[in-house]
Amino acid sequence: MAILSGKPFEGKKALILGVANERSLAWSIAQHLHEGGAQLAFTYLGDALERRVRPLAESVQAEIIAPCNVADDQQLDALFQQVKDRWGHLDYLIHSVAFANKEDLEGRFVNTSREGFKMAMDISAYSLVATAKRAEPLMEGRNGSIVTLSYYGAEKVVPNYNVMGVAKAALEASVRYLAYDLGTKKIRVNAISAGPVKTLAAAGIRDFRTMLAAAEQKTPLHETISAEDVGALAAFLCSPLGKHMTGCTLYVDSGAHIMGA
Ligand code: IMJ
Repeated sequence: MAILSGKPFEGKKALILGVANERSLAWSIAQHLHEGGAQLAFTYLGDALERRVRPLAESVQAEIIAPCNVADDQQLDALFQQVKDRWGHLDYLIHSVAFANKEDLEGRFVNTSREGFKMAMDISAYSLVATAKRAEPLMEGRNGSIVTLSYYGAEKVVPNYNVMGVAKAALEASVRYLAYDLGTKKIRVNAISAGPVKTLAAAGIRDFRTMLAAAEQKTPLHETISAEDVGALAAFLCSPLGKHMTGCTLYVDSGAHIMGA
């Protein structure tokens, strides 16, 4: 962190949703915030992920490690109550959560079921609204920042991304409406649209390696991105350098999104 030197996040509190393992984009964001002096809280979904998340969280002296299924209002209420009891306020909310049924991430989008559509929208888009609402009273007046993760399939057709593309479009629109509502509370809301990275969310995706190779061939920079790049941008967005940026979707994709053919 050359420009963000020193401890820009000293005394700041960050809640991070969506760390699955050490390759997660959310984990890189956590490390950047930790390096800058922030105190961290993490959530996990289920026992399997708890075993992954707990050691990572402990390695950065996390003050809260709590279960949270974002589809469950009661679990969300309990999580934010815990943050309030422990910290009294919050500066940063990192939302790096998405889910669609595996069978909806291959084949034809037209075959998406009502249930599959609802599920993808609920977990991948509405969860930002649900967490922002609960974060708002804790973040009010602190120049805080909410950061979520998106992907280019929100704007243009990426084969197999299907219902996730629709959910990410809803997520990016939600970022704008939330930025408007929360702006009066001095809370900024932005999305990072990241190029493909081999994380758990990409595991088992058909032809993912081909996609990474294509990104290397076709992007202006001829390089795939890393989780580290996402962590750096999130740190920028949380820092005073991003003070007047809100409602944006920012690309970290080696320039992929500017290409026509
Ligand atoms: C996911 C599917 C299809 C194409 C894809 C991806 N490309 C990229 C991803 C090109 C980069 C990864 N991505 C950006 C995602 O948002 C992934 C979300 C996701 C992944 C899974 C896999 C396992 C599962 N459900 C999922 N739900 C969402 O069961």
